[in-house]
Amino acid sequence: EKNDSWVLMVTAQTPTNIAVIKYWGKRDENLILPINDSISVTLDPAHLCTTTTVAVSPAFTQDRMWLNGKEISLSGGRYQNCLREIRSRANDVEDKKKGIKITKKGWEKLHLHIASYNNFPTAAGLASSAAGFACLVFSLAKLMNAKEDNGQLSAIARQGSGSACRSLYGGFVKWIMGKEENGSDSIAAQLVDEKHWDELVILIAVVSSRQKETSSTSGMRETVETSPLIQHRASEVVPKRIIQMEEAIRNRDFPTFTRLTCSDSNQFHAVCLDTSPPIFYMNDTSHRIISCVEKWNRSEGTPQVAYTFDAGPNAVLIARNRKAATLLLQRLLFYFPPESGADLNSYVVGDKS
Ligand code: 2P0
Repeated sequence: EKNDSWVLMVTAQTPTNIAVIKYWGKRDENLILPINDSISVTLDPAHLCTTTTVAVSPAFTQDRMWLNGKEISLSGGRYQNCLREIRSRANDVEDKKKGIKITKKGWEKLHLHIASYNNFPTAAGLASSAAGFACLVFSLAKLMNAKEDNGQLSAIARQGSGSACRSLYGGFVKWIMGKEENGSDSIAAQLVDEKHWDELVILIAVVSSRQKETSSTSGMRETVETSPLIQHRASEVVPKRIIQMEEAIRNRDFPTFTRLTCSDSNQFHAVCLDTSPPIFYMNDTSHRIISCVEKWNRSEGTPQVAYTFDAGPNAVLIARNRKAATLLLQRLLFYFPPESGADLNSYVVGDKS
């Protein structure tokens, strides 16, 4: 007797990550292979994360996905690449209690339902694809009993969104650009775990919750095609910074960490400006936050806070410790009072852990 009424499910949670040495530019658009290494810090899952439930049942007639409760299309190449890669790594799965057995071969005929939620507003311009694809790949790997380690899974998540590969690990993570044409060595590796530098406090100042005008994917394509500076950045500047940043992180050297993080954010925005037509991600408020932090760091004699901005105007501020984070918040609230109609409207405070 055929039993079609069963459903097998797995739920996983994945935090987003913030790059301190930025990924910007691809050498292969389809496989998502970058032109330089990057380094990021993974946030505490309590603050900015994606929760994904993946389910399989013989009753499902097609692959379907819901994002924040709304059905989205899985027809895009990035979803298809991730699903194909994971399916090809499926193994036998047996649940004796439920009387379910799926063979390696059986996965080819079964369909999936995927439900994903972000615990932060998707429209806030905060990296959501990073946590999303990492969580999708991780939960599917668990459901299908794939034996791959997180490094190998990161190479699959990478094909969903480049920055997603770095969210497979906590702590500080390096995305190694790799040399192979097939992308097999373009994977993430953990530099240090979340306990290594747990004094750091990460604060996100939401400058604007409007959707960004230029997507990262098209923005970096235009930069690679038109910016004379990007080649210099990728081949000369970033390789040196990666070495220095790894050392700064291992030594918990906050002054060096801050210098590198701020310089790399500024250079990323400089290559955006060097793109034709120019891409503006930061606004006046972002610039005022930079000035405020730079001034404070100089007046203290030693850096208290590092800033970094991604493909949008929101500031990610990394304070050296809890005391510096408290003082930073006081300063921000003084210079950008939320009640006054200033365009800095809310804060998300996240502990790195
Ligand atoms: C980063 N960003 O390293 C950089 C810094 C934005 C600025 O990775 O085309 O969404 O999906 O690979 O990963 C954003 O780009 O782009 C990003 P795709 P992704 O975090």
